[in-house]
Amino acid sequence: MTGIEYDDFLDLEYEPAETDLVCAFRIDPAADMTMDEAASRVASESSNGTWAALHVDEDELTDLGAVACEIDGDAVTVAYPDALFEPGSMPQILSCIAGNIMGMKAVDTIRLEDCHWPESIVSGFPGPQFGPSVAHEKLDAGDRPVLATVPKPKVGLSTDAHVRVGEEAWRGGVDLLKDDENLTDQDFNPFEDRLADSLAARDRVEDDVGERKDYLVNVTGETNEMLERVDLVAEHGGGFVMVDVITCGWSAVQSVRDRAEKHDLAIHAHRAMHAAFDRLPHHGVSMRVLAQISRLCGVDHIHTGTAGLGKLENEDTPGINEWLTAELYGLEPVLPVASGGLHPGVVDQLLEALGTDIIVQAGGGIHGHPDGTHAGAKALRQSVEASMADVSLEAYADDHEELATALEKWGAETPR
Ligand code: RUB
Ligand code: MG
Repeated sequence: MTGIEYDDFLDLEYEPAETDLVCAFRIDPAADMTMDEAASRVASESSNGTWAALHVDEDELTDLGAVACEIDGDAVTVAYPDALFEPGSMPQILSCIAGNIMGMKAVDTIRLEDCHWPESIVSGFPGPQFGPSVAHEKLDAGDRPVLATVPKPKVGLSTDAHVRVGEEAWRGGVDLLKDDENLTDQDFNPFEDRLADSLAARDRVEDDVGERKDYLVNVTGETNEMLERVDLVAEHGGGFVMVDVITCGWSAVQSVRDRAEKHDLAIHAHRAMHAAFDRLPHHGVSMRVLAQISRLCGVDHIHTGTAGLGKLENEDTPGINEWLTAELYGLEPVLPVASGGLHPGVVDQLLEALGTDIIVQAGGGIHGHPDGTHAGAKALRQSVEASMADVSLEAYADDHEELATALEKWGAETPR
């Protein structure tokens, strides 16, 4: 017989094996707990332990205990044996490393900050199909950032109005029209009508301007419904789908990834609701980890913030983007999306902070242009041209009137 107790899961001498999933937590122990006790309980509850001491016949047990192996201030490292995890199941992994422990009384707060994923786990996931290659495989963006826009108001526009706004933006110079996160299949703008009419408009614009354009149509919904929508996108000749990955859940994202591959569709991941997990600095799951999960599950693009230049709270956008594009056992990289309060006047700073292998997405920063959507799209494209040529936005605006008007309106302000 062997005993398993809460306190057995701490071993500060343990060196994680190459095959371990190693997680970095930040922990604030409950008032009546030492850090050692709290860390050991976290490792226990997230692997094979529980509150009561257990007595199990060794012959009938695979030892799947995690080890709290490093404590440095409030930073706690826990190593998990890879045999604890079901290959290719993100829900199962998260039920371990971000499950019951998030609510344990033994900790006042706990945040999963980072994961080091071993090859044995990574190889169970497909990763992206396209990633940054969409810029030349599906679009004609070349070396510049891919440009996208989301019509505003985000919901309420009729199908005709939505398509008209999209067409003007494409003609003005953006590559991708994107639905907003809460526009799916409502009476005022039904999914299939919007899909068909937008892609017909896309074809017209492509013929006229000689650049490939595409549409990130929001297929978010109940999983089976969502898969039908993915099929519809393929039937109508679209190249991309958009999914609200957090609200849909990772299991559904995995299903969409599978179906998207059958149709060669790229997946644009919107992260609405991420802040419920990652906004509090001491509790939850960091955006870095949510982005890692997204890459494993196989989205091609994901929103990672604006390096502080937009309207929303940000974590470490450059660090997250670096992870998304770094080597990971041959998995394709993800193309990061900067979005939320962007406009032409901050594009130079944005590219300076994040480089040019990104999608620059602007809604209000295009449709709020004093001369309308077409001029707003031109202004965004001009700001990218200026930044890529290392010319100041002000100088470029001398003979680019749309950019000049945008700079007059917004300057280089960071909206709130
Ligand atoms: C942006 C927008 C997106 C946000 C999401 O509109 O609609 O939903 O970017 O935020 P606008 P994030 O350009 O008018 O601000 O990208 O941080 O997830
Ligand atoms: Mg939005």
